[in-house]
Amino acid sequence: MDIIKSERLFEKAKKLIPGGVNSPVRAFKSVGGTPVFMEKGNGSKLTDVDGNEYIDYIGSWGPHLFGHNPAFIKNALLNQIEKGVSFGAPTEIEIKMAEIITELVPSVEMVRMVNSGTEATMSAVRTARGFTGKEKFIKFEGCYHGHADYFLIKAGSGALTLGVPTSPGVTKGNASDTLLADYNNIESVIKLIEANKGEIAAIIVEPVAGNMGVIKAEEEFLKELRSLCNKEEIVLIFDEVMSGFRVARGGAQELFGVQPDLTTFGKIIGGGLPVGAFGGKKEIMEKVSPSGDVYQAGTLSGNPLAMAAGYAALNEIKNNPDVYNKLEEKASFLEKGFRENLKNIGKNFALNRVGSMMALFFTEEKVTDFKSTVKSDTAIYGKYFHEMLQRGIYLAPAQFEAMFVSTAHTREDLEKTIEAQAEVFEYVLG
Ligand code: KE4
Repeated sequence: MDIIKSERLFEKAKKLIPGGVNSPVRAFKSVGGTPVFMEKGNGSKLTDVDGNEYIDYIGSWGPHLFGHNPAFIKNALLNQIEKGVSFGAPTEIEIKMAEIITELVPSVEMVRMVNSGTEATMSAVRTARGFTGKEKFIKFEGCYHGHADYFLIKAGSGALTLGVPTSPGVTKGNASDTLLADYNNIESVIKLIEANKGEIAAIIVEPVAGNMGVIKAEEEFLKELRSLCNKEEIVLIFDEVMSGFRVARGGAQELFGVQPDLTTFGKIIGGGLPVGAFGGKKEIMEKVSPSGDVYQAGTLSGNPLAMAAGYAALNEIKNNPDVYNKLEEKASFLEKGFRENLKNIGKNFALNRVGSMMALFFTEEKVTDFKSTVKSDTAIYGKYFHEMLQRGIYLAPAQFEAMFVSTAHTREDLEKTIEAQAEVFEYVLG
């Protein structure tokens, strides 16, 4: 496959942009080689600048539940562009967004729009601290909540993939209020609560972890987190930036039947444009300025153009609840094909799937937390990734990420992916 233009562009990009990319994971550092520069996306396909076409399982890292450029999002954008893209004043569509989010996610009584998942999680933790008057918070090893300083303490995703468990530039002062627990291990949470009695404002968790590969929280674990937070007056925050509107219409909280106090959103709610949100109990959210004294702001928060795309996506979800059955059928077909392939090469690699989020780990141990996920053989993953790319299958360029199936993936796409994987397994593992 010829990627000469991508190679040239990457050399040029590296002179002007750190690492040649605007987000680390795109640089292919953990799998090696040159990142392919994309020219266009349509449905389940991406086409790179050299004209190579791929079946895309990144979907812009989650936003494209309906594939690239569905007509209903494109038309909503064109319509809004005619009226103007940004006013810095309140608009009706922001109310419509708040209405549809609060309707689809019952635990959310009030919501504030922001511009990224990082802004959402950062603001949610600050709000929890302002509401409780307490300063510490618990996160889980391997979970990634964006790049606010106090999250980059053994974060998952980029930081984990780049093998940098903590980031230079994060001050000791900042890190000192972040407590680390083990995912799916309630004992590790109880220990931290006992050791920091009355000082913990919040616990933030990905109810479906998508940044150390895909790992579903155990239902019991989430239920116990919920009761601990009730008892200790700790704000429970579900980071649903990735799982929100992805694993179910009401997100992971609907799947598990556990309601958090605050939820953070991103990705799908922007329909591919930069949107994040945080919301939850009215009594907590009213603390957010200007109704309350927890300061939070953003020049382009609730931007009408981004709202138009996000609202079109959520409206499509609201009017087509069978979207999730369709996604389940496609993703389970793909999983079945992958398991067949694994059986045929006699490997019992871990394969975790939650709805249309899936991850294959090159370890034969079950993957249930950070310690088990890092046992994956990232060198084999790198070979697997490139061989699949050569065959026109575009997976996450890092072991500790998720792959996403969209409604745009056809049966033919899925069959082609399964066949390609069978060939690659022979070639890489045979
Ligand atoms: P952003 O600031 O990147 O919009 O969102 C941060 C974030 C917060 N919470 C969760 C659960 C997330 O998955 C993310 C971002 N996800 C990564 C994918 N592993 C974004 C990809 C990237 O960093 O380029």
